[in-house]
Amino acid sequence: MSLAASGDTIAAIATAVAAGAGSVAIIRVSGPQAEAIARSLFRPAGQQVWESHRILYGHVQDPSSGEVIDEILLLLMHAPRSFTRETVVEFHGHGGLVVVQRLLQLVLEAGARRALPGEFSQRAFLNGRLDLTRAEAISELVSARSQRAAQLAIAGLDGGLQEKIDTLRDQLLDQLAELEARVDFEENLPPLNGKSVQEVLKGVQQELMQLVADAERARLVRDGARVAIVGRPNVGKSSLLNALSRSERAIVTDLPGTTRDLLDCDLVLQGVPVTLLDTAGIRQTSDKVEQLGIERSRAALASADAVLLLHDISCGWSPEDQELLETVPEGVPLLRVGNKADLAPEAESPPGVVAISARDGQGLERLERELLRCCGHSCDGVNLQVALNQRQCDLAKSAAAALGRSLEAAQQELPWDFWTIDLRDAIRALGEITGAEISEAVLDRVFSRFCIGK
Ligand SMILES: Nc1nc2c(ncn2[C@@H]2O[C@H](COP(=O)(O)OP(=O)(O)OP(=O)(O)O)[C@@H](O)[C@H]2O)c(=O)[nH]1
Ligand SMILES: [Mg+2]
Repeated sequence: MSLAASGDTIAAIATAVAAGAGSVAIIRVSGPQAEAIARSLFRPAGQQVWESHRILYGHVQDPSSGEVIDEILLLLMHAPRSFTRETVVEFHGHGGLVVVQRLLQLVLEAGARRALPGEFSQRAFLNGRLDLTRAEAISELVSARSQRAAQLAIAGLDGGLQEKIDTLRDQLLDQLAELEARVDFEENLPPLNGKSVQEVLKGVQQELMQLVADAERARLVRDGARVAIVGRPNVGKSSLLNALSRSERAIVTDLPGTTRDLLDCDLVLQGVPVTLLDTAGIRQTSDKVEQLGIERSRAALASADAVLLLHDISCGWSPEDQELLETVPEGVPLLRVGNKADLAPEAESPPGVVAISARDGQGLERLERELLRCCGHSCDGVNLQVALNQRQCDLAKSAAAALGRSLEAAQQELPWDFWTIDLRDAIRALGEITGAEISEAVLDRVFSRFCIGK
């Protein structure tokens, strides 16, 4: 994709596509050929006039055979009053898999090209319709896995983030202008107060660090966590997965070695999207299939964001449980849980162990809370006004670090041009957040993470 290539016409299915699902499907076409393509395929019923921003009713016909493909509503939006600011046509046809694919094929044969992921949004951005942080917020809204993640994305849509970063960047640009003027024309200008420059840089640096800290707190809500339930056979891992997901997703039997493969299940716990992994019970075994399953359990244990180590509290903590505990990699958040508390109501749970019963539900609420806490979730609320995503957060961090270097040059009383080198880096990083200063390649990478049709 290139900045200059918006001369062609792109098309994509903008709605989710699946056989038997979705009663309506929308194909979106954007570019100079959009209207001509629509006119070549669409036959309005009766005496309707082709007009911008008006819904037409009619049929799509294959121009080569005259065959009617679908009965649709068509929406024409002349440039610049559209999402991309180009002429856009939307075909609202029937859902499912077959008809909509055929319709897209006809649109492509009529002269459009398949849109890349995020290409509509990229055009909207390039044509000044949408700023970069808002475009990213829309993409995050679409992929939000919980209500709270959606709220964060909506907060990004109101433009608070764009304004905030723009303001910080403007402050730095003002200082850069002062410094650069002194580098070239020191003698003709009033003396510059180095201390007040440093104050501004420090202030901006602090605000950036606050944004980074907020983003880290919001990350769990946005990205969720993968939690592996591991333990010896028969301790009740699959029963726990079923209890937490309120389903019968996993097979449960009283035979040790029931689960052979990894099983995942998506839930939302207090607004946080969590993927639970049920694993094969870990033990010594000569069964080939079980061994392979156990290898997968160990891999899950090593790669999860958090580990829930389950043991049978009615049997007590065994040397095998201890051995397993020791295989949990350092730094991975770990929650120890004792199951089957219903069988041993008197049993003392060791310190730091949450006692539950997957069978009767006892202790599960506490388990959910402890699990989130162990993943780093704080319930004291996240600053919903502005939460940087990973890309933005990395850039904010590097801007803050560059300001730190600039401040060091200032403290060492180096000449002005030494201050400006890192200051310019900080400004560039902030410009990359807002899109004010961004290379084509980076832009392509940002938009390629969007979904097709967006
Ligand atoms: N009394 C009681 N029995 C439980 C509880 N949780 C699970 N069980 C029983 O323990 C047995 C094993 O449960 P599973 O959930 O299959 O255990 P698992 O850890 O997944 O076992 P593997 O897949 O073989 O590793 C079943 O008979 C369950 O009904 C509990 O909280 N209380
Ligand atoms: Mg199991």
